[in-house]
Parts: sequence; C-alpha cells; structure tokens
Amino acid sequence: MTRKLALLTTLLAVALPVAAAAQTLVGQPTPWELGLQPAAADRMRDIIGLHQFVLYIITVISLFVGGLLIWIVMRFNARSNPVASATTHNSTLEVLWTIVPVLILVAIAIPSFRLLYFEDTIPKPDMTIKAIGKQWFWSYQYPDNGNFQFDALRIPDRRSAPAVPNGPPRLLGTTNHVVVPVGKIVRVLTTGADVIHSGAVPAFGVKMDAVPGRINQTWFRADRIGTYYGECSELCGANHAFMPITVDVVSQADFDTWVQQAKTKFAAAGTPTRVAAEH
Ligand SMILES: [Cu+2]
Repeated sequence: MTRKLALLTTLLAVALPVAAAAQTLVGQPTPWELGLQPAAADRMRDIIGLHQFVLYIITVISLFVGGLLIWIVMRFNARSNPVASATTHNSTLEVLWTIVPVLILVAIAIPSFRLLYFEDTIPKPDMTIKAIGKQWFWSYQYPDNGNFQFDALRIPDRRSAPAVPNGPPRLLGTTNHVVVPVGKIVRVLTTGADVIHSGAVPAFGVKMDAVPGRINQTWFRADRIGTYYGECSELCGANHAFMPITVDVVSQADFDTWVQQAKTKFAAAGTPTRVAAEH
C-alpha cells in the first residue's frame, strides 16, 4: 500500500511540470490543456510557480490523509480490531498535528504574500490603458497616447476559427485589438459603464474587476511579441461569455506606428459612446 502511494506521488510530481512545460506559448487556451496558460509576463510566471508549489503540497497532504483513512478503515474496523483502545491523549501527536500544519501554512504564506505585493505595487508605468467594461464589450482609452478611444466587439463565430482557418479563435477574437509595446510596463485602469465586469488576460497574469463609479488599477509587462487573448471574468449578464479581449504585443516601433494610425482612425469615430456613464 505505502509503496503504491509513493509511486503515485512520484508520478504526479514528475507528470505535472512536464505537462506544463510541454505547452507552447499561444496566448489562448488549447485542447487538453493541463494547468495554467503559459506565461508571457513575470507576473504569470510567479503565479504558475506558486500554483505548482501549492499543488505539490496539497497532493502530498491528500495522499497522506487518504492513506491514513484507508489504513484506519482496514486496521481498526470491528472485525480486525475487536478490542478498542481506550487511549484519549497523545501529547507528542497533538503538538505535531498543530505545529506541522502551521509550518505548512507559513511556507505557503511567504511566497503568496510576496506575489500579492508584487502584483499590487505598480512600478513606474511607461504607458496607461483604460479598459471600460460594457454590456457586452470592452472599450479602451489610451490617455497618454493621444487619448483616443475605441470599442472591441466580439467577432462572430462564422468569421472565427475553426469556421475560418487562421481566423481569430472562436469567442476570443475582437474587432479592434489592444496594442501594447513589448517589455514596457503597462498600467491598466479598469472601470465599468453599467455593471461589474472583470478584465482578465491569463498569459499576463492579469485579472481586475471593472466596477461602475470606481477606477481600479493593475499592471503587466509582456515580455514576448504575440497575440494574447482574455475574457470578461465577472458574471455581468446574458452575454458575459461574449466580451473577449485581444491584446497584440508588438515592438516599440510598431506600437508608435499603430498609435499614429489609431489617432486618426478612432478620432474619426467621434465622441465615444456611453462615455458619460463612466464618470
Ligand atoms: Cu463583463
């Protein structure tokens, strides 16, 4: 029994990180994905690290407690143990089962708090994006790059993959993309125009509520060029599942070009819709 448990633990310990490493970075969910989406930012790398660490701990605890239960059922049932022990205390055991869990919790708390403060403390940002959640799409403003605003609506299934090969992934593609430069610290301000939404891009480890009448902030630094997808992650109504987020991470030169084009393109769109409700 114990040898089998040990084997299972070893298998899990070996299999989990291998499965995670086998995934290539695509910025979106993949079929049969195990674990979290691969990281494109330090934040997400740390989140995956903490996740794996806690996963090891809970695996060991679950196997240990499960094994104990099985052992007790086998060894101490009325048939195999007709005369029950009258023992009620064991000081050594009592001290151990208090101190060991405390040590485990401290071991989890230290990296957990470190990560929490790392995410919470925004380094000096290179640029700011304001993401406004609306029923049911996102609008984005670039306040320090010309203050233009645009909407990003979901691309319908008939124009997405797999209906259109090489099209944007179904339920994740948007008509306009958020564009950010690679390696730059991007501060994201979020707010809601109607109800509570939540902006989440898993590859960046970003998830922040977008609350009406309030501005929340978070940040990320994408370290690889590519296209990354996210979604609204707060139940916000009937079409909650249909307000995706598409982020293009590009070089600084490409970003500057895009900003120039976006300024004229989105200025022509006139006064942004529903902007009054945001303030
Ligand atoms: Cu939403």
